[in-house]
Amino acid sequence: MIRADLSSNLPRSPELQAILPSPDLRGDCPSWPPDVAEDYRQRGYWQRQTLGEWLAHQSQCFGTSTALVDRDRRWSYADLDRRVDRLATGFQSLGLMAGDRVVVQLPNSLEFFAVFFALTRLGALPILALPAHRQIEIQSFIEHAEAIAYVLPDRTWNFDYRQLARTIQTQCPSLQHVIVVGEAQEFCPLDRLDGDPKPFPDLDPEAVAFFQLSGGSTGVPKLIPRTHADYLYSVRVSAEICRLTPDSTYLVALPASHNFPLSSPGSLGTLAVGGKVVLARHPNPDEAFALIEQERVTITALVPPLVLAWLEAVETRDRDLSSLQVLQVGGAKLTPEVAGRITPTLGCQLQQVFGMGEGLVCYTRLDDDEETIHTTQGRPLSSADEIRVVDDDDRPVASGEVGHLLTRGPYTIRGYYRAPEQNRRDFTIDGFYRTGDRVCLTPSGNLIVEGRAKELINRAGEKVSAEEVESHLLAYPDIYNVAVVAMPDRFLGEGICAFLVRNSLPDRDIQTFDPVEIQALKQFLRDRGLADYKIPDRFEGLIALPHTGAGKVDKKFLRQQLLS
Ligand code: AMP
Ligand code: DBH
Repeated sequence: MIRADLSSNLPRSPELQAILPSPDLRGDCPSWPPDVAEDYRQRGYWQRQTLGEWLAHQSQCFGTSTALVDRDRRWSYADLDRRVDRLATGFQSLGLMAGDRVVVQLPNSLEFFAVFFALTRLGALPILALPAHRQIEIQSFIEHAEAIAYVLPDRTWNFDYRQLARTIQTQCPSLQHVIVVGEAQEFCPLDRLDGDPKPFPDLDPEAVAFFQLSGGSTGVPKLIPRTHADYLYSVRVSAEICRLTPDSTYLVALPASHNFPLSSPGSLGTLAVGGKVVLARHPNPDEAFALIEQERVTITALVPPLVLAWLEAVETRDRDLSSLQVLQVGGAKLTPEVAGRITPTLGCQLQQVFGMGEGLVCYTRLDDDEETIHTTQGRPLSSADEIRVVDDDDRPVASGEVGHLLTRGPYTIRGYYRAPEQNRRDFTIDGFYRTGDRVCLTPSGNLIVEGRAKELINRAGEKVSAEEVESHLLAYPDIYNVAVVAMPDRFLGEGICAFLVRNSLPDRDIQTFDPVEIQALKQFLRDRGLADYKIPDRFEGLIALPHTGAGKVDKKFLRQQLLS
């Protein structure tokens, strides 16, 4: 694996090189081999523009057009660019520098975009956490990346993030700045970060710009290093495939930091063409339908469980959804039956999107035939995306057979950040990423996702590591052994089922957990700081876990039990 020489991750200007970035980033991000990188440059995939320069350019082109709508607040492209400059100056005055890692955990809001662009303009590296993350996740990102700052909201109706920040602060010595959007209490308010912009560092577009997060098949967080150039390439082509124009209005219904609504084509794809981005705090039909009606939304993206909720809600809500032209669905497999209900019920076109934070994004095209759109997950966005479908020994399967999907290309990473061991497992010697997905390739070149080889549960599009949940359950006082598996769920796609072996035999049916016990188990996991979406939906008791001939826990057998 070729490692990025960090000199290529450094800004060009000599006087800034001295302070940028902290030396411990050196060699932590495997990169593309030089000849491959040169080829991507020659073909124009990678352009010499950073995210910050790109935003400034968009502001010059579309200055007074509305860029972002957040409830009753509207920012034009020029407003956004100005705020980003001033905020970047504010971050600088705190001492933040290029190369510094910063965990950003913000809801769908203007501030998310201001912070994201301000940090990348400075060359500081945002780690894009989700609002659902809690202590376990945030702490592990900070520790893994030695992040020095954490940007968070004050509170939502049922959760005080400042309390979380207090706990994190006591646990993470690297953390120097806690920056709060809203009522900051003892922390630094984001509003105070402001100043007349001075020149910012001259950054290399091929340097890492920020980190996406991977579902991760183990408890260890995997940080996905995305460069300015590779990300902007995927955004530009995505906007083209989805035929976005300055008249497009994109509704961010999913969490704004997730790769799908950020880049496929998402908010950035919309900003790439001068369109308008509307932010929903919540993807529920009440809020989303109202925004579609008010702002004349033309395109949005959902995960399959939300599609079901929207389809069911249409009947009972009196909202005008006629502006909606395209509904993108991805993150988890959409069944052909549900796919077939979308156009008749919502009156818009369906586009299936199969993507991953690591890179590769596939789309059904808007002019594909109905069969392709309903039954496949589309084809790669770029002709430079290389796809291999292989057996367990990495040999290509016969055409049309199901196999493991491997991929590499101009916007697919060559390795995670600071994860040499995982990189050896998850990438081939020649740089293909092992997606963990089992797919088949149709004669027309579209992919059908058939399942997953990695032990991840895809719960409503959120990827949950069975191993991580197991490790927390094992810490519960009365639990002797545990196996966590995916269970079919009509609404979630996959739910989480925990099979538990107790230390002591209960004086009643061994298989059942009563509601009090279940509450106690769930609360235990929450108290340990686990995100809510990782908490099992079902608990089953066993006398012992079943084993395969090879002595491994027989999860296939357990999954079958849930079907009978
Ligand atoms: P993440 O780790 O959150 O980036 O999730 C990426 C994974 O989500 C992929 O590797 C797939 O397993 C799954 N995924 C994304 N889109 C789809 C889709 N349209 N159909 C089936 N699985 C999907
Ligand atoms: O699930 C995903 O991660 C995903 C789905 C659709 C993604 O990252 C994307 C499109 O870009």
